Amino acid sequence: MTSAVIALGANLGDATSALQGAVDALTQTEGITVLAASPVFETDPVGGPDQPVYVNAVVLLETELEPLALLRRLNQIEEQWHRTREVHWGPRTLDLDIIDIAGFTSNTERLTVPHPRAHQRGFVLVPWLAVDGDARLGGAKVTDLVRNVDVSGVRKLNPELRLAIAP
Ligand code: A4P
Ligand code: MG
Repeated sequence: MTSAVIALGANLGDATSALQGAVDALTQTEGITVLAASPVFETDPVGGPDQPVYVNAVVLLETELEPLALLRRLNQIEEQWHRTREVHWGPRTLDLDIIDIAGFTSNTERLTVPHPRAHQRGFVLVPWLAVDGDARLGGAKVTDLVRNVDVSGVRKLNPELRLAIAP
C-alpha cells in the first residue's frame, strides 16, 4: 500500500456534490482506502478565464494501484461527472489531481508527481494542512510553503462542510 494525496476541485453545477461523489467513488474503488478528507473550501479562481468561484478539498488515501492506474481511475470519476476540457484552466464540473504519492516521482506529460504547481497554490495547500498539519511536499514542510503563498482567496465554508467517508 502506498499513500497518496489527491486534490479535488469544481466550479460548475452542483460542485460540492461533485466533491462528495468523488470521495464516494474513491471509497468504492477496489485497491483504494480513503483515510481522510479535508473540509471544503470556497476559493477564488486562479488563472484561466473569468469563471465562478471553486470549491476545493484534499483527500488522503492508501492504494495498491500503480500511479498510472490511479490516474486512470481519477479520470474515469471525472468523466462520470461529465468533465469536459475546452479551455485551459477553464471551469470544470470536477477536477481530480494527484498532488503526491509517497516514494514516487514522475515527470511525464501524462503524469507529473509531485504536482508541479501544488507548492504555489493556496487552494491545495490550505485544505491539505487542514487534514494533515505535518504534510510535506518535495522535501519541504507544507506549513513553510504556505507562508509564501497568497491564501486570501481561500475561505472555509460557514457552516463548515466536511466530506463524508462512507465505511
Ligand atoms: N497530469 C499530469 N500530471 C498530473 C497529476 N499529477 N494529476 C495530466 C492529474 N493529472 C495530471 O489535466 C491535464 C492533463 O494533466 C491530463 O491529461 C493528465 O494526464 P486536466 O485535468 O485536463 O487539466 P487541468 O487540471 O486543468 O490542468 P492543470 O494544468 O493540472 O491545471 P491545474 O494546475 O490543476 O489548474 N483555481 C481554484 N481556485 N481552484 C482550482 O481547483 N484549478 C485550476 C486548474 C486552475 N485554477 C483553479 C483551480
Ligand atoms: Mg486536473
